[in-house]
Amino acid sequence: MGGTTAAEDRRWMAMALSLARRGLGRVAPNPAVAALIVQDQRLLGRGVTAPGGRPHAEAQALAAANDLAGPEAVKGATVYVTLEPCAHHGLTPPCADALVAAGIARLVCPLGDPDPRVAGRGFERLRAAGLTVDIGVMAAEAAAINAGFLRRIEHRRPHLTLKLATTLDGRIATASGESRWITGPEARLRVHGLRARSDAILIGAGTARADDPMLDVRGFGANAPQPVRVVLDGRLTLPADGRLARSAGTQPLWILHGPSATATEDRAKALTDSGARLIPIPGDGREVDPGAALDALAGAGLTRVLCEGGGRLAASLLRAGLVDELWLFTAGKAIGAEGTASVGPLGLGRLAEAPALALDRIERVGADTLSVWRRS
Ligand code: AOF
Ligand code: ZN
Repeated sequence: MGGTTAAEDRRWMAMALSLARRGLGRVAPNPAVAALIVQDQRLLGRGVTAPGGRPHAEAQALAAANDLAGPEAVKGATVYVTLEPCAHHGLTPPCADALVAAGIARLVCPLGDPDPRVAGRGFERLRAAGLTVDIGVMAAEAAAINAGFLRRIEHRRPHLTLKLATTLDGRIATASGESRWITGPEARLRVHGLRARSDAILIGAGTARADDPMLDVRGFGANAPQPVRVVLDGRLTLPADGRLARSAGTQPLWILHGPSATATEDRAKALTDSGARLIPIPGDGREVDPGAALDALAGAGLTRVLCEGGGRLAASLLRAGLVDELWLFTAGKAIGAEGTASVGPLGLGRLAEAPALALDRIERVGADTLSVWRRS
């Protein structure tokens, strides 16, 4: 006690953050949180928010430490938690109270929980009980992991990542519609990892009809979380005999449609019967407003949405300023102007109106590159 250095705090917090990352894609609408109980630089127990969002990380870390070392050993320990411990009685009792009751002496935490039921009360409760509370260690990293949860609480929107896998000249298909595969197997595996950390995959109805995709997570074992598949389908044109609808009984399929959906009652019934959830999005145009669609997804509890095309949907998300993060895979091939553009018409008047993102990083992925861009 007392002798912990800033470097040691960072090392434990880095470990907690990589543990927290494992919860992504499994815990919505809750954040993926991790907690470590550490005594004299020894790890006594660890926990991560359970699939479905509960039990919370701290409760599991305390239980693990009690099992391993017993309640006496936990007294006076430090807890590293990747988000402010909760102070509210939800379906589980407040984590702050559990930490106090266990005799924890110190909390190290990167950032506060903006959920109005918490919002500083967790820290307050711990300080009032005499714990040392150190806030701010690795705050940027923790905010990145919690981006979906934070965006939903603070803006009532999910965090939206747009993925594009294009040729050197920004094309996603040949004139005849061939698109498999533009990027290599390494890039495709990265996309499946990204899917696994997302609550939902979003595509437009045109892409659903053209590609007949499955949008599941492959290559990550049987326990990989399977995201909700969401199709933005203004006029409700998705065929009931496609792969998405046929698999709706085992992996959720949500179809967001507009007020002018022209589907026959038969098709709507066939889609519902397949297990798909039809969600009407209010609006007046022929197309579903992408902002209203994202509002509905946040309202349904989603925090991390990955959009995988096509070009028209990418254009409308970019134009509306809804893209928080762009993952751009580029392959070393050219298709030419007759191919399909990765971003459809934007209808820009002037260059100054061009949607713009800031470069975060560039990586080599097999024979392709990945550049990650963020809202600036
Ligand atoms: C924690 N540790 O591991 C998580 C927390 O619906 P409930 O009762 O589970 O509460 C959900 C809220 O709890 C959520 O909005 C967020 O503020 C917090 N999540 N808190 O102490 C955790 N996942
Ligand atoms: Zn809690």
